[in-house]
Amino acid sequence: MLKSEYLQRVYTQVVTRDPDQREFHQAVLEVLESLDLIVDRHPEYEERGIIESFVEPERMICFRVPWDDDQGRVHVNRGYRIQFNSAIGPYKGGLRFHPTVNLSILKFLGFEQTLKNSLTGLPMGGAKGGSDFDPKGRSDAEVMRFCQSFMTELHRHIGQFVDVPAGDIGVGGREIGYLFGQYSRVRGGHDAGVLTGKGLAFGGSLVRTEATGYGLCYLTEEMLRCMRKESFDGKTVVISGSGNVAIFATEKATQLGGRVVALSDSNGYIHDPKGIDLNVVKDIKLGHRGRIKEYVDRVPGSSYTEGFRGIWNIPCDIALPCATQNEIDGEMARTIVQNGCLAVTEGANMPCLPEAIRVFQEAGLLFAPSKAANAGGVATSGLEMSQNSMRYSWSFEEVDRRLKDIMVNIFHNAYHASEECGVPGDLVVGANIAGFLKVSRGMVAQGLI
Ligand code: NDP
Ligand code: 2IT
Repeated sequence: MLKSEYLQRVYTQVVTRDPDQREFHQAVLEVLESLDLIVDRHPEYEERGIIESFVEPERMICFRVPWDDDQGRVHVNRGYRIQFNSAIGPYKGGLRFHPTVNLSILKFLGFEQTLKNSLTGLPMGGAKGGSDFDPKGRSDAEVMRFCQSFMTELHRHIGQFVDVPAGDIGVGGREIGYLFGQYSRVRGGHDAGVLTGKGLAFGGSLVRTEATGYGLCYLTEEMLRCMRKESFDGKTVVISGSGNVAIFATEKATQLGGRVVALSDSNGYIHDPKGIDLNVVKDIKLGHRGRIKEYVDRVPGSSYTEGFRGIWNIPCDIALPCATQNEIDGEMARTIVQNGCLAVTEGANMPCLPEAIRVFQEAGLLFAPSKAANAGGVATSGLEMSQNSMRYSWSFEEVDRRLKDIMVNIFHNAYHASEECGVPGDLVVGANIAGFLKVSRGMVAQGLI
């Protein structure tokens, strides 16, 4: 229950309007709980209906995506783009191709993206899109035909000054390449700024591939240093997932002196107490899109267990959930706490349920929420857009340095905002408030409410 009657009314309306959109309700409620701490100081929020506007996407696009498989059979998927908020820049956010994709998931992701992009300090609004298409088991040619059909509709809704999509679950360099090729073909030009995460040969930025995982570790390192005088050095780390974010979080955590002992996919998890051999994982996942269980055939002393969630029974000092939303519930959180964990940083979007976050915070663990912790991906997308506008590319070191600065700043801005709200160190509140204030000022100043 929210203290503010106004916020409670807004939340009730969100739920009543779309009663089935559970993930969206969850994301909105968390932000409203943070706003509850400051809403008394801002009578204009209610007077001008700012929060009602803030929780409603500016535009939702939904379209048919027909494509032929290799046997010539026609499949029809559903495509979406949720253009959530453009107060501080063009819409920006990833595309997700996964069978679970629906409006609730994309609205929660677009809402979170609005706040995350604000936290980066770069001029980007929030969006998310994707399809219920499942790329798993599909040939390159099938994925290409799907991407071409998807972009044949999407192209009319995007542009470097309008909306700039990128990757997310199921959308990596291969898919962005096919999407970009089709955009160029349909529009008759090479407009590099329309997508990010592009290949280096056609306007991509160095470090974008690594950025989310690296950024996650930079923020974690700063949080450990400032709040506990600690670091990754010598720490045991468990990371869920084994996709883009998990792989490069493993790389950076290892470079910073941590020992990553477990990774997972949606079928199960591997445990390698000596420390994961990342070259083997890259070979399996990036080399031939294999399953994580192949690791145990190649690395003696490692084990594989069926079932994705059991990974959180492995004791660790630092937990980095990097797979998908709502993977850690209250019970798993209690196990993580009992095993002596020091810090939890969210690499995936909203991987911890509200009860899990409460458990971590009440036990005194450091906790960094996704909109702050995984912002390195979209921040580097922003840097890709800058380089595209300049028709120039920075070196790996230059982009990496800027990424690190951005992540360190995000931590300090969120920490500072948590102090201002009277809850020092509560980075959930800090990130929500710091992200929100910039967007709401932009909305008011431009009369966008
Ligand atoms: P990938 O597609 O590269 O990898 C996803 C990983 O998560 C895979 O190991 C996958 O296993 C697992 N996974 C996906 N869905 C489920 C599910 N429903 N249950 C269990 N496991 C699942 O995606 P990314 O690494 O890019 O994304 C991971 C998370 O990070 C997502 O929450 C995404 O929104 C977030 N994120 C990504 C950014 C980016 O730049 N890519 C930026 C910021 C956040 P399997 O192969 O078995 O499906
Ligand atoms: O969730 C995310 O921040 C992303 N998937 C990255 C979005 C982007 O535009 O780079």
